[in-house]
Amino acid sequence: MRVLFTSAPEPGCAAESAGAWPPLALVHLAGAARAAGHECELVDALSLGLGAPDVDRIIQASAPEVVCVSAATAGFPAAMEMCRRARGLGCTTVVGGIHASFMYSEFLPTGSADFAVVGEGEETLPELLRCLDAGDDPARVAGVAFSLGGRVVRTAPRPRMAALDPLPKAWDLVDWSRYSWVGRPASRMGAIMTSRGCPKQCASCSQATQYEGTWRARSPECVAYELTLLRRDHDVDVVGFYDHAPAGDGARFADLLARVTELDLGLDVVLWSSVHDLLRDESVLAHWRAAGVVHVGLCRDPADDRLEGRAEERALADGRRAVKAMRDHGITSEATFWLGFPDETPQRIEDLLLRARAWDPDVAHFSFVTPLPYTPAWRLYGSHLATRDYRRFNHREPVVKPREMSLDDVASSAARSYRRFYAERAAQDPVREGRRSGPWRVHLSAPALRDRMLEGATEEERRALAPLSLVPRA
Ligand code: B12
Ligand code: SF4
Repeated sequence: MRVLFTSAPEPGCAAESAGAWPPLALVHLAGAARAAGHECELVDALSLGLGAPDVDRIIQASAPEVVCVSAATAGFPAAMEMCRRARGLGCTTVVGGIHASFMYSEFLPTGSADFAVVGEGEETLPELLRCLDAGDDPARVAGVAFSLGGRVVRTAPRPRMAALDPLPKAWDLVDWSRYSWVGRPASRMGAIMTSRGCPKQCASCSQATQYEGTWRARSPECVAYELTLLRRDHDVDVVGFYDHAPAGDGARFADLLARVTELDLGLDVVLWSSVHDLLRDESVLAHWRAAGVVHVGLCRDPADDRLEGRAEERALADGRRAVKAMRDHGITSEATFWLGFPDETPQRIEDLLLRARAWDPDVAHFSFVTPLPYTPAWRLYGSHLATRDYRRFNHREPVVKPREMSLDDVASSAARSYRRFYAERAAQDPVREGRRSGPWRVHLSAPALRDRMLEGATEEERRALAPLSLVPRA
């Protein structure tokens, strides 16, 4: 079958500020479909900044029989719009990803999409495509949901894949000129998934629902080989590890780092890690750096910003130590500090800023608690939601209404926290302090946030921020 794969465009999403990151889910899915004999095309609407009408034109030009759309919750309304249009053009539509996996009974009855793939797609999608091609009954394909005669059919659950090593990737379908990491201008960014899941199950994290605390890893040999191919065949010089917990197993990660170091590929690595894994490896962080790790995003559960007493002190001391250890090894760090809880107050937001200063990461985000409907956080904060417009479930717009603050006040407070954190940072001597200018100034160039951030800025703050390209130059 002719299959077109696309990400859902979402105006104002991270792509605007974090740069264009390669669409690894589509690369995996197209790889699997192509290995099963289908003809595949890949359009990363999210990174290309394409809207649904643009994708319409592409569909009309290439006339696929099936259109597959990937989206997280914030991109889901756009995904539905794309599916509606694709169906109007006579295509069968398949939607997948975490939101589709849990919310199919909400959107399938609207008739926008034909099929939702529940869970991992690499095995389910080729089976579904084969079934559609043969005109068989999709009820026999495990791991899908669809509407039939006004009711939603959910087929048998598909077990998580036992082997993650042999998955084919369709990197040749990607327009490489698009992908560059903001921390390295003119770089070519690739991506890899070295493990799936995370042993922790934080209440606000969708992966905890998706993988239920399971963690599966690929073999270090296979990961090293794939990195070699990205470097050799695609000229990639920065690679994002898209895992939730790549360092989840210390011995395996040490083995992986040793192999990558020995290969000396000249690849910079950007990854996510928990403070726990970082501190476990504190004495061997030089090995992380030697293997190319240049930047680490630290996972912070929003609940960490409601810890009290000894637990709070310990979390703060650990976070601070992890950031310092990375800085000592020339690795930049990024951490999110959460606000917009139902019990939010101006004082708590002030305390949050103090916490961010104490952690002292190179990049700090002040993001809004966002209870996704399929996470435990939904039960905790769902009754305080001001909207169910999923486009706003992007952590950058407040959706929970605090009892004592308006949504607008919370949004302004977040912008003010950004401004104060970065104005203060800019006034320091980054070289003396050992801080990197890193990728964070680019992160903050997202226009909506920047404008709000500059509202009410003093002249001194504006002057401090100007060299960091936060202030639009005249
Ligand atoms: C890379 C990335 C990005 C890139 C996307 C680049 C791109 N062009 O696709 C950028 C930086 C642009 C980005 C943006 C955003 N992201 Co993001 N991102 C990720 C990240 C790190 C990796 C995603 C990935 O490719 N994984 C690897 C693939 C192989 O796994 P997968 O996506 O789970 O896909 C599998 C299945 O889900 C399924 N599947 C997925 N899609 C489809 C589609 C079909 C048709 C089928 C059959 C199956 C299927 O099959 C795949 C293979 O098994 C994840 C965290 C993570 N580790 O997954 C966060 C994550 C997906 N992002 C998240 C968020 C919040 C956002 C933003 C809202 C951030 C913001 N403030 O703007 C935006 C929203 C963008 C949007 N419109 O959806 C959250 C999503 C929360 C949620 N459940 O909604 C995540 C989970 C991070 C987190 N833990 O909070 N993101
Ligand atoms: S927030 Fe981070 S540590 Fe917690 S479950 Fe999600 S990926 Fe794991």
